[in-house]
Amino acid sequence: MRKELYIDGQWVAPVKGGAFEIVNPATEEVIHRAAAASAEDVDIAVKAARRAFDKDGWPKLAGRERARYLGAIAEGIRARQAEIAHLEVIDNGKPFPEADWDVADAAGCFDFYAGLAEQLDNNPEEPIALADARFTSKAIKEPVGVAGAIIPWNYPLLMAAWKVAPALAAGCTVVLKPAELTSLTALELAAIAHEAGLPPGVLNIVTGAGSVAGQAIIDHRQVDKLAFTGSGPVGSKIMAAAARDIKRVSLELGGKSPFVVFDDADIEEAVEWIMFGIFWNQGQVCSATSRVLVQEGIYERLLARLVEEAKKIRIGNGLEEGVLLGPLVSRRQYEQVFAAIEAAKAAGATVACGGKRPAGFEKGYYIEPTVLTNAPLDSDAWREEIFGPVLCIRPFSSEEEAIELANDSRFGLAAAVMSKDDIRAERVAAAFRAGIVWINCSQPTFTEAPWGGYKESGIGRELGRWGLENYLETKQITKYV
Ligand code: TAP
Repeated sequence: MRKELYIDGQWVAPVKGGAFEIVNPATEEVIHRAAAASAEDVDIAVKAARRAFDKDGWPKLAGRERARYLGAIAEGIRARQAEIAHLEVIDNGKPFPEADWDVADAAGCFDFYAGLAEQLDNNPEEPIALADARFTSKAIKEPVGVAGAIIPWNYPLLMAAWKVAPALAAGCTVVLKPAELTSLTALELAAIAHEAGLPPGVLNIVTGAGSVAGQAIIDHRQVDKLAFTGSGPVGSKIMAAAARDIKRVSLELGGKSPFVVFDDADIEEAVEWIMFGIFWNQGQVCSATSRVLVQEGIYERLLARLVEEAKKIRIGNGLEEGVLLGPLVSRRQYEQVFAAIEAAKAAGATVACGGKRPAGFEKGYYIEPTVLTNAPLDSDAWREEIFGPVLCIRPFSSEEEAIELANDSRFGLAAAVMSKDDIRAERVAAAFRAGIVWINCSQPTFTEAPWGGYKESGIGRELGRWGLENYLETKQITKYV
C-alpha cells in the first residue's frame, strides 16, 4: 500500500512530511499510515494539473485517445477487483460482496465514459440557425479545465470513478482528495492510472484532511471546477469558496428520502426493498430511503414483518461470508448515529427493533439494524440525515397525505413509491420533489442515468451524459460572412 501522494505522475512524499492513521472499523486496528497533504502539496498538484491541461495537450487529444486511457483504467481495476474490494472492506467496513460490486461498478463507469469520450469526436460542433443571414454560428464543447474533486468515505472507489471518469473523458485534468477515513482505494486508482500510462499531471491524488488539503483545493485560484460529494455544511463551504472566483460547482449532498408503500403492494416485496433501502452499506448512503410511509391498512402487518426480518440480518466483519451488515465507518460516525437514536427516543420515538450495539462484539463500530416508530414529524429523527442503519416508519391514510409528508423536507435527493396500480405509482413519482425516483424498488443505480438532488441535496447531476456536462463549457463561434 502506498504511503505517498500521487502528483504529476510520480509518488512523492508530502512537503511537510505529515501522516495520518487509517483504522479498520471492524477491528479498530490501524491498518495504514497515509501521507497528509498540506496546502503546499495541493499547490504542486494543481500546478501539475494546470500544466497538463494548458500545455501538455490532454484536452487536445481526440476523444478516442482519451477513451483508450479510460478503457485501460477500467481493465486495470477489473484485473485487481478482488484485491481492491478487500481493501475497501478493511477501510470502510462494508460487506465484501457489496465492495466487490462497487469495484465492478467503478470499472464500468470508466468504460461508460470512455464511450462518451469517443462520442465527443463524432459531434464536435452544433450548427446554430441564426435569424440574421449575414452571420453563421456554431456551438462547440470544451473541457472546463482543472477539476478539484472531493469525495466521501461511503463509496470510496466508486465516488472517485464518478468524478474522475467523466472529467478525464471531457478533457479536464483532476486533483482528487479522498476522505481521510478511506484513502486506500483512491491510491490504488492512482497506481492503476499510472500503469495505464496516463500522462503526468492529468490525474493527481492527494490524501489528507478536508480542513487542510480539501480547503486548499477549494481555495486554489487555478482550479476551475469543484465536484463534491458529502455533507451539507461542507457543500455550503464549497459554494462559498467557489463564489469568490466563480468556479463551476457540482454538489451531491445528503438526503432524507421517503419510501411510500400503498396498501395494494406485496408486503414481502416491500419489506425486502425497504431493508435494501436503509441497511445496504450500513445505511451510509446519501439516497437511503430512511423515511418509510406505509398506508394504514397494511401498516401493522408490514411493520411486524420488517422487524422480524431486520432482526435476522447477520452482522459482522465484512470479510466473513454471509455477513449483510458491517460496522459503521468510524468511531465518530458510530457515536453520531447512537446520539441520533437517543435523541429520537427523547423526542418520543419508539424503538421497534435494534437501537443497540449487537451482543458478542468486543471491537468494531457495530449498530443493530434499527426501526423507529412514532418519530414526531418535527423531530431530527424524521427530518435529518442519520447516515446509519436507522429507519423511521409511520402510517398514512391518503395519497395526498403521503405526497405531502414525502415532500415535507429540505432535502430532495431520492424518493420511492410502491404500488400495483401503475397509474397511481407514476402519479406519485411525478409529484415527488426529488432528483431520483424509484417505482417498486429502492436504490438501484445505473451509470447511464442522471444522479443528483433537488433542494438542499445538491446542484448538478452526475452519471450518464449529464455527468459529462459537468466538465464541459459551451463556446459559441460566430462568423460574419
Ligand atoms: P464531510 O465532512 O462532508 O466529508 C466529505 C469530504 O469533504 C471528505 O473528503 C472531507 O475530508 C472533505 N472536507 C471536509 N471539510 C472540508 C473543507 N473545509 N474543505 C474541503 N473539503 C472538506 O462528511 P463527513 O464529516 O465525513 O460526514 C459527516 C456527515 O455527512 C455524515 O454523517 C453524513 O450525514 C454526511 N455524509 C454524506 C455523504 C453523502 S454521499 N451525501 C457522504 C458522507 C457523509 P476528510 O473527511 O478527509 O476530512
